[in-house]
Amino acid sequence: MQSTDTQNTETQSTDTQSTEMQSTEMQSTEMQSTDPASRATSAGNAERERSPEPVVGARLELLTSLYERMLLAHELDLESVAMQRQGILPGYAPARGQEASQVGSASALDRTRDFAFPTYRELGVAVALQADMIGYLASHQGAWHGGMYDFAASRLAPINAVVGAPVPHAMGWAMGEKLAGRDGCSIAYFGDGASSQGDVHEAMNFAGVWSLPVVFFCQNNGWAISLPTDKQVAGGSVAARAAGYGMPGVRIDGNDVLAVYDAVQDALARARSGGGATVIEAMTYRAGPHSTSDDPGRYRTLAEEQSWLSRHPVTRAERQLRASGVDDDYFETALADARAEVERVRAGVLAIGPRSTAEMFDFVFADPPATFGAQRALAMMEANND
Ligand SMILES: Cc1ncc(C[n+]2csc(CCOP(=O)(O)OP(=O)(O)O)c2C)c(N)n1
Ligand SMILES: [Mg+2]
Repeated sequence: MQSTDTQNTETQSTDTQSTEMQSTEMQSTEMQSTDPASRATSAGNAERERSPEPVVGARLELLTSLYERMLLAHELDLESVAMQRQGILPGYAPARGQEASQVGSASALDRTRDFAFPTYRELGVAVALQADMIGYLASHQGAWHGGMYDFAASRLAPINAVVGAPVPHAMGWAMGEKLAGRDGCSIAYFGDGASSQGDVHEAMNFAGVWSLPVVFFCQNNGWAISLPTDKQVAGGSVAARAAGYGMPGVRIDGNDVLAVYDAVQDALARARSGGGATVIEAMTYRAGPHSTSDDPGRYRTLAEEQSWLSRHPVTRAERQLRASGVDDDYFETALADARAEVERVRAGVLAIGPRSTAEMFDFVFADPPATFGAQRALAMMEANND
């Protein structure tokens, strides 16, 4: 792990793999607080003071590609909010502030064999997995539940708005891989709020008992709608819970894209070699509202939000690239490319037409029962009469 500000949760475990995992962590005094306001201020100040660590060679190439994905995710996220305000998307859950956690984690996956299970706030994951972003936004556009991208090809399960539900899904998929004797790993996305759901406990316990190849990736963004983390997470640490499931837990700086990438790569390597599951708690910040229907001004201060701007993962990666010798021309081209892609996606979203009524029935049963056929026929007749 490269980052200087990851934090050891002091998770205790009895197995050797978890000891090994913990020894790769770096200690930090940052981000101790679970209170978003004080965490934001101290983290923001520390980030301003730190000079970015230059990178070279393959590491620079990696950071460049992660930066381009983060930039696209950032620009597309802003555009998605704009499209909601313009009445093109009925609703959207912004991912601003979480670009490094999302892009870093998904980019570490092997798209030939791994699989990601997202929540409703994972646009950066979809970008990193190269999902069709028009199909991804079709879900937010209200055209189709879960999105119209190719789930199998992109290795990204449908968007899931049930809090905590992607976690047992990822665990079950990992169980399937193990039973089939394959070496794919899954990653479960969930938030700090979701970590208190029963589903998450059951999935982690099951994965611990069966030593399943799954990465439990919690984005601790400080908030579960209007509830701060300390009202959601007793004990203050999601990573620390891993000890109770017999697996390693690490808390990392979720705004440092290389640190996120490294932590997920480590966890995948362990899982692939039979070492089982890992809990990763990526400390980040939900810079925008919970969703486009939310007004965060009712429960947090503008000062808190602004103190996080200096820590923004995209500008942070830009600073690191500049410190590594990357010049203005590169950044201008990268932004122009991202904006051109955003325009392409926007045009595609605008062109999404109504779906056929038949599709509502097409993907429900492999062998539809007779009554189902009658319902389908009735719905089709009514649709044709519209
Ligand atoms: C099972 C369930 N309970 C409640 C909700 C309503 N809800 C939607 S998002 C959310 C907060 C989730 O917070 P967190 O897990 O921290 O994720 P974040 O929104 O911060 O990404 C809640 C309570 C839901 N969608 N599903
Ligand atoms: Mg949250």
